[in-house]
Amino acid sequence: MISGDIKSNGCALLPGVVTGPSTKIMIETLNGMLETLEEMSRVNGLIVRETFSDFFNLPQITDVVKDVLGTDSPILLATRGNASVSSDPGDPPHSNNYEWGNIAPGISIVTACLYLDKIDDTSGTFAYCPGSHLKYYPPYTEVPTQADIDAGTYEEVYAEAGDVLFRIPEVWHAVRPIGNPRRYITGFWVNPDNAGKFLSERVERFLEVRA
Ligand SMILES: O=C(O)CCC(=O)C(=O)O
Repeated sequence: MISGDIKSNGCALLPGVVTGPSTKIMIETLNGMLETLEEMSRVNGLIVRETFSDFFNLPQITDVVKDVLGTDSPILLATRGNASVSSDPGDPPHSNNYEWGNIAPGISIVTACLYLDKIDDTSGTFAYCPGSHLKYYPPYTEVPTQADIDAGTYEEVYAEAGDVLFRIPEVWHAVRPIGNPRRYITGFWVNPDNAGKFLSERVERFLEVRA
């Protein structure tokens, strides 16, 4: 099961989740949404969630999320649409540590990124350092420095439109330079029973608004 790889490596690709015609429709939808917004690179999470609810509810996705987080009731806390449509330098190696410099309780977040374009050397491959997310949890007591992150050994991920990349946010990662359109939507799930201090506050606010 792919969830074992996600837990130990911090990343794994599930190929062919959405088929060609559906990715075309999703691209058109995402493009239409982007045209109505000033900010070209981000789409309001709520709109994405409503528009792409079929994707975020797919059992192929949610079963993996539940297994990785060890809960039957994960919360889809945020969604995002990204569209780099022209050349972009990408992102240097970094980690997304939602405890802001503090050790996290363990794996409590997983993201699923659905690529709507082919991801290859001409269009921003995603690179990550397998296992690096584990350095943000006990028994470690201090999070890695940027120098540690820069010294990591990175593996490239190549993907087709319709593939889904699951990721633990703390894993060290980078985006290589982008040349062609590189569009994707992302869901961000959290285990409400295992969220750290900062995420617990976000979860509480989310549940209040939803109530
Ligand atoms: O665009 C991507 O594939 C990853 C973006 C990224 O680096 C991040 O969300 O921190």
